[in-house]
Amino acid sequence: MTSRTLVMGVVNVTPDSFSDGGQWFETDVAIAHGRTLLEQGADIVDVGGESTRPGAQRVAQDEEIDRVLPVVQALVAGGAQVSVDTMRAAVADAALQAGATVINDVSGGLADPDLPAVVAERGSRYVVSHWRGHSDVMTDRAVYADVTGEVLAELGDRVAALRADGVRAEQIVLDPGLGFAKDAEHNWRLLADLDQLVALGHPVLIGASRKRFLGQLLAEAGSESMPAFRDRATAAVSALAAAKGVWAVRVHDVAGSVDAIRVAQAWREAENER
Ligand code: PMM
Repeated sequence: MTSRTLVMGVVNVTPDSFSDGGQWFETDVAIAHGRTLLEQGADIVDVGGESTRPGAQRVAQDEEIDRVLPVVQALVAGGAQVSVDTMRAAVADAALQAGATVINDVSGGLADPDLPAVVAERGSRYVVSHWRGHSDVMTDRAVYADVTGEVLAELGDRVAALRADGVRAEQIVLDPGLGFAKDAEHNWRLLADLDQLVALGHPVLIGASRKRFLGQLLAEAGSESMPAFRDRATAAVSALAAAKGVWAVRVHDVAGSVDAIRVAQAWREAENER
């Protein structure tokens, strides 16, 4: 039996996330939402206090800690595996001390050079995404001659730098960073070339959930395309990514991806029994 792709459910404790419009901003509401995602089958809950949507302003560090920490503490107390979506060493450190087991850094260690040392010292999993700059500049940096080749090379450079900072290879999860300095065409190319990322030998995480490229696809087909209507398309990506052997998908709607991954898993097992 092959190990199943995990589902990471998103809890954005932000007033301005593109994908869920600040619905879970209050601490109690965020905690309740995290519990709901766990009941729906999430393996990990990813708590974030800073929006990364294109054009977003950065939140102050203390504010980010105030948003994230009580939610992490409550979910850990309930026995959950908790990931924290942060680019800051201080937030990562506080979250890991509170029992989080994964740091999800969309900058892959580039935004805060002190973050890798925190992860190295505490031994958590470290999701390293491909990134070319903060939200205010990332659209301008979506320029590639060969998107897959460049993303793989830049992720390889990050892995080497992180290893030099003391992060162990087993801690590292790679993420192509869909939508981060990438337009729709770049995202589709990276998904089509997912085998190449998986072949690097680290677990892979895919974060396609409710992203604009899915909205564009649905709009072109004449379907409802606002973020809340992108969950079925997201589940389709989850099934296809699971078929490629990714470690986890990061999604807002957990139930749909849990089912999609069950389908992919049953399919793979039947293939393996042949
Ligand atoms: N995308 C967003 C936020 N965090 N983390 C990882 N590892 N990969 C992603 O693709 C990713 C992420 C942006 O979406 P959201 O804030 O609406 O969930």
